[in-house]
Amino acid sequence: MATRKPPARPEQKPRKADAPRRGNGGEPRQQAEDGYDTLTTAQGIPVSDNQNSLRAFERGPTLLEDFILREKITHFDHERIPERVVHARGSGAHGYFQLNKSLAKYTTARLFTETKVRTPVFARFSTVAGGAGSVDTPRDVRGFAVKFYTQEGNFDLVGNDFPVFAIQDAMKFPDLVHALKMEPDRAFPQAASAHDTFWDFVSLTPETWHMTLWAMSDRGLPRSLRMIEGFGIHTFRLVDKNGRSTFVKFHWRPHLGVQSHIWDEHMKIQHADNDFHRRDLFEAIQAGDFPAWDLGVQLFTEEQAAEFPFDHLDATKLIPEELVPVQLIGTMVLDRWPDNFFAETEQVAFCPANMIPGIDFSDDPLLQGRLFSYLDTQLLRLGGPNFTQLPINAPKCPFANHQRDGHMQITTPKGRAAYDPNSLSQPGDTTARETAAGFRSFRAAAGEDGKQRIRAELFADHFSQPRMFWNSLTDIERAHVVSALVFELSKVENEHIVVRTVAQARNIDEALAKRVADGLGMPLPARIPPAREPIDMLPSPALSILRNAKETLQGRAIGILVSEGSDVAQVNALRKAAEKAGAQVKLIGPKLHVALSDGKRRRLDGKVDGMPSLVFDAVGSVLSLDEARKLAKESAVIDFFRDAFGHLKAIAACGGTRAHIFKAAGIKPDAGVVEPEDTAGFVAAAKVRQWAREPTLRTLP
Ligand code: HDD
Repeated sequence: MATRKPPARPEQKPRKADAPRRGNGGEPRQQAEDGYDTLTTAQGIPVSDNQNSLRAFERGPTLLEDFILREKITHFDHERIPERVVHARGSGAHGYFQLNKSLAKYTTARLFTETKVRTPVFARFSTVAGGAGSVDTPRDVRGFAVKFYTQEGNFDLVGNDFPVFAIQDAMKFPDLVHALKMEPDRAFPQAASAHDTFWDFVSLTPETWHMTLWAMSDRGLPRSLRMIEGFGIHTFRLVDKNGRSTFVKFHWRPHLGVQSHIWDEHMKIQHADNDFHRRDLFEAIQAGDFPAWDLGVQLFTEEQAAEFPFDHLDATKLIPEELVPVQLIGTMVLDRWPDNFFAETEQVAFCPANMIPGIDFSDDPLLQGRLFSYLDTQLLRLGGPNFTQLPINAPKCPFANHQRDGHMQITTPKGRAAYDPNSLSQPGDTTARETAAGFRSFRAAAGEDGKQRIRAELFADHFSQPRMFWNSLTDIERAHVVSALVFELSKVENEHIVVRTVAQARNIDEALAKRVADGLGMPLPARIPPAREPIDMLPSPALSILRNAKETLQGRAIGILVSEGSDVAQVNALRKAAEKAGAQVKLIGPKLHVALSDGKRRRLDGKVDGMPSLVFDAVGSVLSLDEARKLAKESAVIDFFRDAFGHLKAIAACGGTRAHIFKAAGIKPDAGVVEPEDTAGFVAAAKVRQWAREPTLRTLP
């Protein structure tokens, strides 16, 4: 009987033979000259044929005996682990934190006192509502979790990109998440808050309003994970060597400034690129354009806190930085993409209870509940208590204890005694004893009013701070909040929920509620009086993105549309000017390969339908008249410019583009449309959105 040979291995590029590579078990493996290891089973048995299973005869059944096939399939069948119950979709990166201002006056934590030390970090950014495979750009808050591998153990700052949270007490977390996630009977919508159960919960739970308003603002639509702020949200404590405590709130400030998309753009990016934020972070790090954030602290005393018109233990409240300034103390730089997504980004386990000496929790009831939840969920998600031994989770400082055994124990502890105190340990045994320098909880005074299920009095003020946020926004930002509320409520089927939501919004601001009602075409419902009437706080200009917008092309992307015969000198001049200003420039064409005016056929970065203007901050076009005439018939090209114009982007448009494509797209050039020869004008225009254009394109509610 003729035997068929396995298909030949496809041609492979030779790989650099670097340091001896290791198998999964960490043992050095035999490497062939082409850089490949010898393929083995998980038991190390060399495999001779990875293409065909073992069959009884040429066209016969597969044999159970084929342990190689069975092992391969079994392992594959078990590849998935439960996704995170929230924050399932995320992207992470390695980096370091460098302190430049010591807080030795306030804390013993070496992380915040030793300015010469670079502390390794792993950061993970996430959306909250969607599953692991959902898109990067829904309207949502973004998780901002940082694991500091300090010399005194791991410290996790598990925050978000908004400074406030939706609920005040961990008791409400499952309710909040059940209301936000897809509805349980129909299993939609995925990764969206625009549905009945979310707004039902919001309108029945007024404490959610502050964070909800942040989510409805353009903060819910970040341009890039490199351009979000981060917040520890809760009040924490710093504890000095005498055991004295100072309250602290943590802030991350992106070097690239805070920047957001607008709604239509953010939604359309979901179609253009599901992985928009992940790709953006990956490409920046791979290009050596490392994202960086300054770490800031707001420090305040118990006495100062007593004077605040809100409760500093209430996670739905922020402390305006006009009241307590933010001091910048150090910088985090993310400079290495993980080698393996699953091993690192998926298996990383952040936990607010990972706390180091010199820092401590406050009595914030939301934080207190979190101290339980994360370890609990990780025991399920990662399959047992030894997930702390995974390289991404293990401390990078020496550690030792008497914890033993359990599923997937990877270490091999030595010695007879796995308990403390003991008198049997020998040198070299895995044993340890406590130290005076260890973690000590701050000795807070105990309350005298007894055990109760209760919220502190000021927690009942749910509207002063949403009002402050609203009053801190520019007119454009407010219009976007109104549009977002109108959009979301238009997706709610139950009218009583819409009515209740608008009625509640009157407690934030009458004009806001009126504008939302008008946008929905409904009468303004009667106000629902709140549990506690709001006060008027001073606006906090620091909360507005636009008031603090950074005019820069650093970290931004420019797309230039070219085609057959495009003037190469003009393309290069435009590219050079944008790159000099810090932008990443991509050339796009109707086909992937084109010859510009120099006759050289080159591969472009993308094709216009696969790389639409949505993924750029500003665009240009350099086309011959003939090509422009031809391209004016292509819907992808028309959409390229219609979207760029509609999303308020600067456009460097050549004569052909104006004469033919703009005409087909119905675009009337304004001050944000410049000639491609005017490279300086283009760079200046590209640094900002053309906000003046917005009212000419749509009615702002
Ligand atoms: Fe949480 C994950 C942030 C309240 C329970 N949370 C999780 C992540 C972030 C946050 C960024 C993802 C971490 C990662 O990348 O792996 N969570 C917050 C913030 C909160 C907050 C800023 C309020 C200030 N969380 C919160 C409460 C509870 C949880 C009140 C429960 C009582 N969070 C969890 C969790 C998750 C989680 C269920 C899911 C996966 C995980 O922990 O490891 O335990």
